[in-house]
Amino acid sequence: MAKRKFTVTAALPYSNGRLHVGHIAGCYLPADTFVRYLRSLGEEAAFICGSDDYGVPVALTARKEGKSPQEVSDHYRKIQKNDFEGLGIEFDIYSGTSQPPHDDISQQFFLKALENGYLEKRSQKQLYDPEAGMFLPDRYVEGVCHHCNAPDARGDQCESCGKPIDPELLNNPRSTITGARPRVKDTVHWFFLLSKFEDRLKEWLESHEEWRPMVRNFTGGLLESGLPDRAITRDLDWGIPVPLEDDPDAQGKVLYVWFDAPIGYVSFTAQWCRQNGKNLEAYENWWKDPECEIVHFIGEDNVVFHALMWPAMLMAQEDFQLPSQVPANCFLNIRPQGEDEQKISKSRGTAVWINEYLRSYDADPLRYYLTMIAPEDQRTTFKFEDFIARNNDELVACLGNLVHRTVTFVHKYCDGKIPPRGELSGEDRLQLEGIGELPGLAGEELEGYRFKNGLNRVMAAAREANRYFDRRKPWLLRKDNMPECRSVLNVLLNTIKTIGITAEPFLPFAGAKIRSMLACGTEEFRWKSASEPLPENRPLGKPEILFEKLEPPGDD
Ligand code: B3M
Ligand code: ZN
Repeated sequence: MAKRKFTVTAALPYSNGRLHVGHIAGCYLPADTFVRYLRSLGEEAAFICGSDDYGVPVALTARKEGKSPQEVSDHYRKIQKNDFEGLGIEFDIYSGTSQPPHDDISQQFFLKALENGYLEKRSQKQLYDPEAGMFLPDRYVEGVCHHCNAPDARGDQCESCGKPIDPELLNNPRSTITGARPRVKDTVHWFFLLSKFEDRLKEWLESHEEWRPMVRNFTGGLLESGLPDRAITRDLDWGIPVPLEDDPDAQGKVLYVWFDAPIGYVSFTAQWCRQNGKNLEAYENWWKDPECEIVHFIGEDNVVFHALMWPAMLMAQEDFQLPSQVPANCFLNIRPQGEDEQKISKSRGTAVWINEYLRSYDADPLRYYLTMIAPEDQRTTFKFEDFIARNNDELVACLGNLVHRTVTFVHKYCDGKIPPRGELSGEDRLQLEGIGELPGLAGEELEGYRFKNGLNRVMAAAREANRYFDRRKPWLLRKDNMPECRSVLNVLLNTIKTIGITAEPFLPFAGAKIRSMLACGTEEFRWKSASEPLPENRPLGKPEILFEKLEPPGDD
C-alpha cells in the first residue's frame, strides 16, 4: 500500500505565558501521539506548531511586564519549547508568528483574498477605552451576554452558551483593561466576507460525518443561524501591517491575530522546508496536494476558527486543500484539593504548570493520565490524587511490573538471552493470538482519533499478560520443566514487544526503555513489526525501571 501523507498541526499557544496541563490535554498530547503512531506505521507526517505572537494578549502582557511585545514572545516561546520537549512532544518545527516568512505569507493571503473579491473595506463602530486610549479587542470587553444573560460574558464569545458575541450588544459593558465603560467610536476595517462561503462550508462539513459530534453540532448550529462577515484588521501597533501602502485607511492597521495565526501553520511549514534545504515553495507539498491529509488538533474554544473561518480563508486562496480532520477536545477542569471545580485558566491561577511539573516528575505519567482522562467528548477533571493513584496502580503495578518481572527473570535464569520457544501449550498459543490482535485494535482507535480507547486497549493487554504470567508460574516451571518455562518467557517477551510498540506513541519514554531492554533496532520496533517474533538467543539489554512509585499528597 502506498504511504499516506499527513500535515498535522496543534493550535498555536499565545506566547504570553507558560503552558499548563489544560493546554497539553487539549491538543498537544493527542497530536503528538497521533504523529508518533503515523511514523511508527511508516507514514509520512509533518508536525507543525509554534507560538501565536501577535495580537492584544501579547501586547498587554508586554505593557504589564514593561517589555516590548517581541521580548515577551521570544521569552515565552523558549519556555514553551522546553515544556514541549520535556513532555516528549516533538514537533518538526516550533516557530512563532513573529518569525519570517510569516509576515510575507500572511500578507499574500490577505492580498489574494482581496483580489478574489472576498475582502471589503467597511467603516465600523467599535468600542473604545477612553482611559487606555485604545480600541478594545472584543475579548477585553465584558458584560451581560445578549444571548443567555450570563453575567461575565467576554466580548468575543460567551463561555456559558458558547455563542459568538457582538460586543456592542453586551449589557453593562466594561473594559477589562481599565474597568472603564467603553464608548463607541468609528474606524475603518477590512472585512472577510464569510457569508459568501456558507453554502460551500455547509456542503464540506456535511461530507465529514466522521468528525466528532461536538465539532459537527457546533459548526452546524452556527451555519444554521448564518455566518456574519468578520473584520480581519485591527487598530494596533503589534501585528502584521495591512499590505496596502497606497491606501491611507490602511495606515496603522494590522491583520487581526485570528487572521494571521492559522496562516502560521503554512508559514512554519515553509520555514521548516527551508531549514531542510528545500525552497520555500516546498510547503505546497503539504498544503496543496489532494493526497495529503491536513489534521488540526485544537481545543473546544478554537472550533469556530478552525472549522469555519480558516477553511473559508483557504477557499478564498483557491489552490489550498481543506482540513480533513479537526479533532477538538473539550476543556479540562482542575479541582484543587478541597476546592470546587473550576475551569483551568491562567488568569485564574489554578493551572498546573508544565515546567513546575517536570521539576518533580517524569513525562510519561502525565501523558498517561491526561490520555486516560482525555476530554474527547466532554469536559473532564484533573485531580492530583487521581494522577498519583493511576501512576501507582496502573503504570507501576501493571505495565511496569509486567516488564520488570519478566526481564529480570530472564536475566536471572536464562542468561539474559531471549529463550527459545519450544512446544506451546494451548494457553501459550491463546496468549500469542490475543496479543496479536492488539496492534489492529489499538490502531483502529487511533485512526478514529479515540486516544483514550487506544491506550485502554494497550493497558488491557498488559493486565491480561500479567494474568498469564500468574497462571503459568514461571518461578515453579523453572524447577520442574525448564523448556516449558523458556517457552512461557518467550511468549511473555514477545507480548512485551507488542505492548511496547503500541504503547510508544502514548508513552515514548517507556517505549524507548522497553525497546532497549529487548535490544530491538528501530525498524524492528515499529507498528508493522509488532507481531514479528523476537530472534531467539539474542541478549537482552539491562533491566530498567519504567515508572517510579509516587507519594500521595499529604493532608496539610
Ligand atoms: N492562540 C488561541 C488559543 O490559544 C490561539 C490559537 C491559535 S491557533 C491558529 O486558544
Ligand atoms: Zn451566553
